Amino acid sequence: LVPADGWSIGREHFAAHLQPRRRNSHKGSYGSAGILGGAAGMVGAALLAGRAALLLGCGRVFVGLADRHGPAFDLQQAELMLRPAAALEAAPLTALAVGPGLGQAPEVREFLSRAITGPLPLVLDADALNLLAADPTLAQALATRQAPRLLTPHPAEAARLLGTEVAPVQADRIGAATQLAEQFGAWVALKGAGTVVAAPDGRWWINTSGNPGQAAAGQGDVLTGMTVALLAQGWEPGAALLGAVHLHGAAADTLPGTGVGPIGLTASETAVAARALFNAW
Ligand code: NPW
Ligand code: AMP
Ligand code: MG
Repeated sequence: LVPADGWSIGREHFAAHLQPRRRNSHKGSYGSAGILGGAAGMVGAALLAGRAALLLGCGRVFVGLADRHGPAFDLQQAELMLRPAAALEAAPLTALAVGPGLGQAPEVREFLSRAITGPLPLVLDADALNLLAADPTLAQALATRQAPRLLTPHPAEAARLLGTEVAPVQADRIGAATQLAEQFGAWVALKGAGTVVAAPDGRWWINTSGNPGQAAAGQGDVLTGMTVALLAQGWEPGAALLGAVHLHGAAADTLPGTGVGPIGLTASETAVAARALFNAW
């Protein structure tokens, strides 16, 4: 997929936000991201998103788990602050992502509803999108909220939101992404090889970074964590989504050839590579 000049995502879309850290800054200077997800059996999705948010420099990251019997802390990433989903609302967040491994139980629908009516810049992914597709009241609330909303569907999630099948979405990916952006007044990333990013005003871009090593579990959860990390640090919604999508693919592109991928490239490794590339940008 080779986009015409001006359609591909590049550094110019987010360069204004790539500032060196101020010498006298502190963790509060770099935002506070929340991730709401992690139902039983999918706690890993929320942890992957939380870890990715830390690796992109977020000052503090809180993870609210839908699984009542979920872990109290992340053994591999003790910096993360884990709590029950209901307690996430008390955290001092600057941006919130809802969806990675969230499940679709009735109580999580209420968490999503409150996130949508709340004031925080919001990333919706995975099961948050599935809940939205099944609930016109939630969809209406999202379309009319004031604060920024970013949606990151894969083709099946986009098809559910549009009330169609995967094949027509894939046959007109730009049309599907721009329709969702208009419908929800949202920034949308329709994921998959050649991710399409669409703006609420009808503009769109195609991402040329990334490789089929990313066709693996958890890659989308990492993208969600990266996106909310940039939003939490104060990036404009479009810059955050364009930057995260581009960096996510570009990071994965540094790994094949080093013996890591495309076969067996893990989402965790993409997140670590994204930190390295982000520090070099
Ligand atoms: P098919 O049939 O394979 O060809 P679902 P999910 C399609 C969590 N996770 N192009 C695909 O097509 C997530 O966060 C937890 C075309 C299939 O039909 C969610 O909360 C993990 N088709 C939850 O699991 C790690 C594409 O989508 C359908 C496509 C369910 O999310 C994994 C599958 O999508 C996971 O992230 C493409 N590019 N991409 C954990 N470690 O805890 C996808 N499809 O049914 O929405 O299921 O994406 O696995
Ligand atoms: P998800 O399906 O939510 O786990 O998201 C998968 C992530 O991996 C998205 O960011 C996709 O764009 C990316 N991805 C999956 N397959 C490919 C591919 N063949 N080429 C480039 N990126 C891909
Ligand atoms: Mg996903």
